[in-house]
Amino acid sequence: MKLRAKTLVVAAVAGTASCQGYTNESEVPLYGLSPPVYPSPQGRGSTNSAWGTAYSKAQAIVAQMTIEERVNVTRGFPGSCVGNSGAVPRLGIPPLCFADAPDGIRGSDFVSAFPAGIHLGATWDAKLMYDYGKALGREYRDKGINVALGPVAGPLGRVARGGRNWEGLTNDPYLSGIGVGEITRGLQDSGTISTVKHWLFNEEEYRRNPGPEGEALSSNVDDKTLHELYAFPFMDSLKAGAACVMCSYQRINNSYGCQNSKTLNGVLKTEFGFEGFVVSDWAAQHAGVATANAGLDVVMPNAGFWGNNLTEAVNNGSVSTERLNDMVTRTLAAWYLLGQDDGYPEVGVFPYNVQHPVVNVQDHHAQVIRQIGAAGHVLLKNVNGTLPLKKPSFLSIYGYDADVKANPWVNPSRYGGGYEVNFNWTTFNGTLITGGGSGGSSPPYVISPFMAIQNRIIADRGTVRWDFVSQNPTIYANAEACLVFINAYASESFDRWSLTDEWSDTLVNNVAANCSNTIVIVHATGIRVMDAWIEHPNVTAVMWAGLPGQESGNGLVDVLYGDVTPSGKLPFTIAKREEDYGSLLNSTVAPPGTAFPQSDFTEGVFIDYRAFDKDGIQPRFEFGFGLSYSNFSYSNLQVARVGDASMSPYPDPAIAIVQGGHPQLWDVLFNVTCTVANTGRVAAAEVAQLYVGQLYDGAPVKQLRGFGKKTLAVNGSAVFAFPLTRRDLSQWDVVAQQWRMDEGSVDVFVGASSRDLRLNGTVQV
Ligand SMILES: *[C@@H]1O[C@H](CO)[C@@H](O)[C@H](O)[C@H]1NC(C)=O
Ligand SMILES: *[C@@H]1O[C@H](CO)[C@@H](O)[C@H](O)[C@H]1NC(C)=O
Ligand SMILES: *[C@@H]1O[C@H](CO)[C@@H](O)[C@H](O)[C@H]1NC(C)=O
Ligand SMILES: *[C@@H]1O[C@H](CO)[C@@H](O)[C@H](O)[C@H]1NC(C)=O
Ligand SMILES: *[C@@H]1O[C@H](CO)[C@@H](O)[C@H](O)[C@H]1NC(C)=O
Ligand SMILES: *[C@@H]1O[C@H](CO)[C@@H](O)[C@H](O)[C@H]1NC(C)=O
Ligand SMILES: *[C@@H]1O[C@H](CO)[C@@H](O)[C@H](O)[C@H]1NC(C)=O
Ligand SMILES: *[C@@H]1O[C@H](CO)[C@@H](O)[C@H](O)[C@H]1NC(C)=O
Ligand SMILES: *[C@@H]1O[C@H](CO)[C@@H](O)[C@H](O)[C@H]1NC(C)=O
Ligand SMILES: *[C@@H]1O[C@H](CO)[C@@H](O)[C@H](O)[C@H]1NC(C)=O
Ligand SMILES: *[C@@H]1O[C@H](CO)[C@@H](O)[C@H](O)[C@H]1NC(C)=O
Ligand SMILES: CC(=O)N[C@H]1CO[C@H](CO)[C@@H](O)[C@@H]1O
Repeated sequence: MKLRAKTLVVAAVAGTASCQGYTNESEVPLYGLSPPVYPSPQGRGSTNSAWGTAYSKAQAIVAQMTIEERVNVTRGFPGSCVGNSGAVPRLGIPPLCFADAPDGIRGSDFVSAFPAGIHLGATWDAKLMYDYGKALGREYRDKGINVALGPVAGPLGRVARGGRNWEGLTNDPYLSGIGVGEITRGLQDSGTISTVKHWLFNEEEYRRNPGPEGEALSSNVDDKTLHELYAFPFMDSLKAGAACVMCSYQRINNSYGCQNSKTLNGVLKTEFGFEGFVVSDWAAQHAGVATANAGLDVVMPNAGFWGNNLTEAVNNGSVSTERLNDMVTRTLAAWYLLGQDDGYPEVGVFPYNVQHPVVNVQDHHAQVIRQIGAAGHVLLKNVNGTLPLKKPSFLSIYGYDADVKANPWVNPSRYGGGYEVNFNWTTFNGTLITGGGSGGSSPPYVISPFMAIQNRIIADRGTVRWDFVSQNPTIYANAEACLVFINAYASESFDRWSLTDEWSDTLVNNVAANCSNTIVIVHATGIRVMDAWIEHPNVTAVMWAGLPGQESGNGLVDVLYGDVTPSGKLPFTIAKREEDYGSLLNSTVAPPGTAFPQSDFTEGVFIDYRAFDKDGIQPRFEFGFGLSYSNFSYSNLQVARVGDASMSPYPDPAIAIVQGGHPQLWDVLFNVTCTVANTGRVAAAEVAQLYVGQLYDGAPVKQLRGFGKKTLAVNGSAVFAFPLTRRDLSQWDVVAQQWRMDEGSVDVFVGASSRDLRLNGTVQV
């Protein structure tokens, strides 16, 4: 694109080609313009009776509010929470408390540190995803927090080295959708408002915000990719009832995420029927009138460009009264929907450096954290049954990641005692349980791998030797196994510079050179390339241990010792070489001084396994891969047409949109079933996965569209069912601006990973 950047920004504001100097339509760049969608749709509460009741209450109270009171609700104020909306004391409306993070309440004491999103994604367990949301939501509620700032459906993980990929569950939109849908349901069943974020295309940290060099990066994405990949999981969260959506920092087709009328007014509030409110990411608002009219409802953490300016803009007609009323109605409807107007707990969030009342919300959540922790471990290599450990009496433990260490870089003033620890290998600063930045949790304690292993050794009256520092540690001839702990850190605010690190790779190789039973455990914020040692004959077992939260060591030991059979599966692809991720390895960077950096998503929907399949690249460990201590056989694939749901190409236009999109998109059309049997020697859970074949010319050769997880006794078997909805079998028709299901047959494959497909069949549309 050889356009002067200035032109693009004008284009983004003006919205049409002719307004910003293009006289010849075919010279308009493929990317770079965002179509105007105005006016902002007014929420109506028509999705269901719960929303209807909430809207009636909200409309009634908004009608009694002065313009200043209404404006007050749309903005942030300083307060004890990360975000505090304005109150209306006259009418008994309190400030709403907004708080991070998606994996635990950040910056508070007596709260739990749950596994991070990527770890939960690796469980492939919808029930655990719900349990996670339910327990986490309960902590938010019990702390009196109205709005939980999670779950994360974006970044989806376009860029392998993206700094925040670990906050979300996976880079597959279907798995992500199931996950954020279940978490949303869990959070809101506990009474807290769920905020699915970041809407939309916040796929890298590099220049996500404007700064001295110029504007923020623009993610330029075509309409088909928007629907089939990035917006797809958000639909599930909306369908589950999400009452809040957070708009993103970076620009979209050159228009800032929180003032992009196409994504907010168009896709979110019209097509997906969103009834709740849009909150800005912190300081992501870059205009006043433009954000109001594009569909932003609440600005955080302060007045931003609103406050008195919004009052003035309403008085002078730049923003309509209807728009202002809609902002407040949506926000208060969310509050009423969750029943927060009636007996919601007092805010129990306090500054860490002031003596304060104890509000302990941990409950029994350590149990579910440990369970998810174990379930999210992915066994990648296990030669000759190295694992499970068989009551070893002598273990050696190596590596900086094995234990907790104090870190001078923890900055409590910023994170209130959060786990903002730089864990990179140069610092030997301890075991990794979450990532950095606002998505990190604040553990009440951390069970390190070393602590948990030592407890087992103590119980078995064994011996343990350790060295957490040396790169070439002493090996003990009597040790039955050498456990090497390494990690891969990432944080909000920067992208990873590598998916490997030489220091850790050398450590593993040094141990393996002298220890014939070397077991490698990798705590990682996502992808960790392992080819420097994965085929070493003395590396007998390898575990991707994710980001397991406060019960880290316990969950790991449950799996290492075989109390729990590993059942996690990779929620992304691990390549043999970093270069195999191609142009999606690094974030897009622009030469220094670029005022308007651009990132064109020219790969379309081809990220991760979709790209590896297309380019014929053999990964080291494919998407969906994970070993068990048992074996499974797959049989008897059956396809059944379900009910009498319409098979017309498009959903019926006469049926009204509700939150989550056209209701017929969720109609189950087919039920694919198969039988999975445990043919091994231990009880074990299996994740069976369904992929659909190519849905249209040029579509990915396979895409995940179903999965299930069941625990099977030895010799036991179970029927797995994969309901296929209209959306699962449709593509986005950019001309009709609708999901279209083409007539014909679609292949379906069921197996144990994206490249271990055991059964196939077809569905006839
Ligand atoms: C518009 O631009 C295209 C591509 O540069 C060119 O082929 C075409 O002749 C132009 N049309 C007019 C009417 O100038
Ligand atoms: C961005 O531009 C592409 C290419 O013109 C277009 O298909 C897409 O709809 C635009 N999206 C947004 C959100 O503006
Ligand atoms: C606006 O909100 C602030 C902070 O909650 C509150 O102190 C103030 O009284 C509110 N103003 C109005 C007009 O209600
Ligand atoms: C209002 O607008 C002015 C000028 O654009 C800006 O400096 C100010 O920060 C805005 N916000 C408030 C709360 O007045
Ligand atoms: C109306 O007020 C807003 C906020 O101060 C201001 O940005 C805008 O320019 C004003 N419009 C007119 C037409 O005066
Ligand atoms: C695995 O076991 C088989 C049979 O006992 C043996 O031949 C082979 O060498 C073993 N492999 C390794 C890597 O220990
Ligand atoms: C480790 O952290 C330090 C300090 O932030 C940084 O300079 C260094 O590049 C990091 N190295 C790796 C490999 O992460
Ligand atoms: C494996 O470990 C043994 C020590 O137990 C060592 O003698 C051997 O050289 C190692 N193998 C390799 C390939 O490093
Ligand atoms: C990724 O970025 C690094 C610098 O951080 C550069 O050395 C490397 O060539 C880039 N790789 C690709 C595939 O773009
Ligand atoms: C799919 O089949 C399973 C197993 O027979 C059954 O339990 C389930 O109810 C079916 N689902 C639908 C939507 O028909
Ligand atoms: C489907 O499975 C059959 C065996 O049941 C096999 O022969 C065939 O090649 C498979 N088809 C595809 C497309 O994988
Ligand atoms: C306790 C500990 O190991 N602290 C280290 C953390 O990392 C910094 C930076 O490398 C070191 O200076 C500390 O010694």
